[in-house]
Amino acid sequence: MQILVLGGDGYLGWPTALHLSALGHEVAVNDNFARRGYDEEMGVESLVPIATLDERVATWAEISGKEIKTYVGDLCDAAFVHQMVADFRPDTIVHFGEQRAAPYSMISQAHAVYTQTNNVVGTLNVMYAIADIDRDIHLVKLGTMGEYGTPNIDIEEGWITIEHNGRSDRVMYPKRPGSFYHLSKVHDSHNIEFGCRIWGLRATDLNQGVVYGADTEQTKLDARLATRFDYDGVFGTVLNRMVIQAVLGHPLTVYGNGSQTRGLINVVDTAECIRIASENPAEPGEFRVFNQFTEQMSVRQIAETIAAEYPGECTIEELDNPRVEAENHYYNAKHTALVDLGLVPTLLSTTLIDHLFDVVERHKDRVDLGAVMPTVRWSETSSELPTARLLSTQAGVGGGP
Ligand code: NAD
Ligand code: USQ
Repeated sequence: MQILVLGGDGYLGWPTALHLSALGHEVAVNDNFARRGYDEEMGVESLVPIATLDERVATWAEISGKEIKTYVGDLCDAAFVHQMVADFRPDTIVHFGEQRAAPYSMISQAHAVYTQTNNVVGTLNVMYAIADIDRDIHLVKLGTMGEYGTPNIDIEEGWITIEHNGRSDRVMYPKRPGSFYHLSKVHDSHNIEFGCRIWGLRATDLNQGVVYGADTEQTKLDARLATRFDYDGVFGTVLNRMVIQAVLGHPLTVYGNGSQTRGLINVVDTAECIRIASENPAEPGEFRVFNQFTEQMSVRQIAETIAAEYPGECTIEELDNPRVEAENHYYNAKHTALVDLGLVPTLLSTTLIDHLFDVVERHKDRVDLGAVMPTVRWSETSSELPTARLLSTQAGVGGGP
């Protein structure tokens, strides 16, 4: 298949592009390097050093003999998106290319506006390009489990049948997201479902849980193929952060009492889920939703698992929760559709955690301890990032390079 990966320079987009290319698909990647710009804006870097996109692609060609074409540009530029889709003529577009950190979207009004504009406009441009150029192109879109929030009923895969006053209908599952970032994904889902109805687009919305992990089979082949690994209080996600905190001797930062529960998935399975969704496309006009995670754990369980596995001393600290989120809640989310299509889950294991400790150990000198604690508070309309960081950077909101 011809597969175009949007956001292909990111944590998940890059290993997914490699996985699809290794399996023999013709792959192209798009990115505008906004993520590298946020690093400059925040004054932090990926724990694992990352090569430029050009170096990555050249290394892959050297190692595998396979070409990955690159399209550098902004998805918010409609003319660019049209030209890219017309030029590459993909069978599938995998869309990772959004601002993805909930805390980043909650820093200030400007960050919320940037996040929603970037994500919603970019996705609309992709939808219009597909509708104009070839409606048979399958859109595989990264959504998030956080679209649902934590309702007091079971979470279905995207759709639910409800009965009301003696009548019944199948409707999109009600959403109660927990940040302006998560809300941007809800807006995307509604726009894409509408595109399926009016233009007959075929789309798969992958409501993914929190991803952890540092490598895939391909990224391990050469240091220049490594993907990024974030630990800071804005972009670092919970399990990756806690592994780093353990190695640094920093208390594991549980927000609130840690009862809040999330779906988790390893980066290896992310890439495999994308393959499965791409090779088994939605029908024309179908808006299909899969919940993409393999196990659910509370934040406290994650912390306790890592603390128990770490060979040295490791403490857990309950911080005042910087977010406004339910801590004690019911959580039971379905996630069978991808398994039914062949996903064999990679569950969190001792081997996986030990491997992460090794990765962190190799790069721990690159960690800026001042970036570890959370600084963005949901209840405020504006949060201060550490002053040194703001002064040390010229980049603005959405910090393009
Ligand atoms: P990431 O920030 O590392 O990668 C996203 C990439 O998209 C970056 O390289 C960025 O430069 C690019 N991008 C952003 N805006 C763009 C634009 N306007 N034009 C072109 N490129 C643009 O994030 P990630 O962790 O790889 O996440 C990828 C996707 O998966 C996101 O949509 C995210 O919401 C979703 N997701 C991530 C996780 C997770 O835990 N990392 C969990 C669930 C869902
Ligand atoms: N948390 C802690 N301690 C930390 C970091 C986080 O207790 O040091 C808690 C948070 O309060 C939250 C949970 O862990 O309850 C998850 O936080 P996170 O930062 O790991 O994940 P989140 O903000 O939800 O966002 C990440 C990705 C996002 C993706 C989402 C999937 O950045 O792109 O959409 O995971 S989900 O959580 O299913 O919505």
